[in-house]
Amino acid sequence: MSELCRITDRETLERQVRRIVADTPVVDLHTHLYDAGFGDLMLWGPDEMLTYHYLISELLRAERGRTSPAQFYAMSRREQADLIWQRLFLDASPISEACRGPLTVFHALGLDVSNRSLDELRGYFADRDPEEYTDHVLQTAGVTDVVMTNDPLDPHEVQMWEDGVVHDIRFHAGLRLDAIICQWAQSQPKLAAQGYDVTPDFSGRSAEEVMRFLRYWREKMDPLYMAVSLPDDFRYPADSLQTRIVEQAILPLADQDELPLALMIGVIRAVNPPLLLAGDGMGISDVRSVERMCEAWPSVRFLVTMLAQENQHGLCVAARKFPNLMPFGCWWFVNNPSLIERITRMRTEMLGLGFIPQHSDARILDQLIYKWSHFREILAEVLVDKYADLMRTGWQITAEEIQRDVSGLCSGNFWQFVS
Ligand code: FIX
Ligand code: ZN
Repeated sequence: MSELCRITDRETLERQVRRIVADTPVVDLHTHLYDAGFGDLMLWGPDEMLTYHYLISELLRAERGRTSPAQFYAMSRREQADLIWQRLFLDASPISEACRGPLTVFHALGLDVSNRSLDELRGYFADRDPEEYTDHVLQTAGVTDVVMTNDPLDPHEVQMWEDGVVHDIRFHAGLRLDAIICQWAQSQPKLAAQGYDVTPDFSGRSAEEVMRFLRYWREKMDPLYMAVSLPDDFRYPADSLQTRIVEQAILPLADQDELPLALMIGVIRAVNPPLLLAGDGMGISDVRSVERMCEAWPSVRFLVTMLAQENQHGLCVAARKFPNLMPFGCWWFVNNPSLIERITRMRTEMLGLGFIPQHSDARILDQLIYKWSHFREILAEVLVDKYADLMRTGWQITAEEIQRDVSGLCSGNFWQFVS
């Protein structure tokens, strides 16, 4: 190693790590975004950002009954955004992570938030071309590729795929399985109506027919993986309908067709039903079930994220035992700076560089800017400390090695795992 490349002091280390982490392109492996080719499914702009479901639950909490969920949802998008701006940004300082997000976006776009005028901010977005704006956002966020969430039983989306939607190649499909695995009672008649021989109790030819259905959609969407959000009480093995569907159709398909499976575990849907999307909660899940699946299906690749802080350590331990298990992201209720830092530190300590530290879960295009810039700050802090620890042992590090490591975390680990 040449003398010149070596980093020998903390100041240079900090500068180099911050620069590299800020500049390294990322692949966002789980979002709910759609590109402009999907028309009205693509969400962007200030009113969408301000009515993100994370902010809706904060608003309804701040309202304390002044506005009911039903009244809120009956308002126009613009009225909802106005109310959220008033209550969460003007009536109190917007220090929550969900409030900070849009402000980071406005600032990064060069807008002045100091006079607190939402209408002025709206002016910047009026008449923008969605495709040109997509380029701008991806470039500002340093994101090269995103993975969408594509539900083969959503009629609106299905129609677009069937019509041969022409879409942005930077947006990859993720074949979503929640309707099949978690809402079989509603999905079974839909599949039967499409000519698939499936039964309410998942008997007979149901498993092979579900595989046939998913293969059809794999062909159409060319997804990078299949994905499902599972509840906290998901168990494997188990005699539940949910587990039977996973065991008899999903895992064999993942195995035979070499399609990775992303498991997002720990959501309890509709804890407070009138809040709709903002009403989901979480519970502590069972890491042993993940381990048993990894053991029973060694050639299936599992991308796994868990919602409870309490499950993060167990998931790291499981990943140490099973190379076919890739922990990813700080999901939803753990996507907050204090928890991201703790989780990322722990993952580096237990897994070195062998994990995927973050995904955005963005639903609105502009969110890519804040979700990634907030994360990059934390990743840089953690890595500076870890490289500084190495330097204290006499190990010498170079900028090229830091770049190699950060590229792995930001994109390489994902591409390697799914390809
Ligand atoms: O299941 C999921 O993919 C979750 O991420 C969503 O359901 C959730 O609403 C969300 O947006 C979390 O960030
Ligand atoms: Zn999601």
